[in-house]
Amino acid sequence: MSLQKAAEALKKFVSIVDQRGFTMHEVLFSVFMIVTVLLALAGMTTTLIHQNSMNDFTDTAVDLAQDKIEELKNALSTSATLVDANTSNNSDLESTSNFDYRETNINGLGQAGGIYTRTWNIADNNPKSGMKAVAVIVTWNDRTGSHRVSFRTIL
Ligand SMILES: [Ca+2]
Repeated sequence: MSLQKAAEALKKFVSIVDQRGFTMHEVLFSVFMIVTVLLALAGMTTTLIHQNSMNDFTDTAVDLAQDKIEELKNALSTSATLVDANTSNNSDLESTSNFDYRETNINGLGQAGGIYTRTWNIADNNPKSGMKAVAVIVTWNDRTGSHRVSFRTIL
C-alpha cells in the first residue's frame, strides 16, 4: 500500500467516525467514568493530606521530647531542673496528671503559643541509688483526637 493510499484510507476512516459521532450512552458512560476516577483521586488526596499533617505533628512532638531529654542530660546533677519535685509519681513516670514538671501550650520550638504539652517526671535513686529515671511525655490534641509520644532515659 502506497503512502498516498494509506492517507486516503485514513481520511475515509476519520470521515466515517466524524459522521457517526458518539451516542448519548457513550458520552454519559465516559462522563461517569471520569467523575468516578476524579472522586477517587480526591478522596485519596484528602487522606494523604491528613496523614501528612499527622506525621508533622508527631515529628514535632518527638523533637520536643528529645530536646527536653538532651537538656536534662546536659544539666548538672545538682541542677534545679533535675530535682524530683513530686515523689508521689515515682511509681508511674508516664503519668501526665501527676507530674513533676509541665509546659503547656508550647509550639515546636518549646515557646508559648502552640498545641503541645510537655511533661517530664523524675524519680531519684531509680533504678539504683544515685541514678535518676526520667520520662518525657508530649501530648497534643488535633481534630483526629488526643495523641502522645513518650521517651524514657536514665541519668
Ligand atoms: Ca517524681
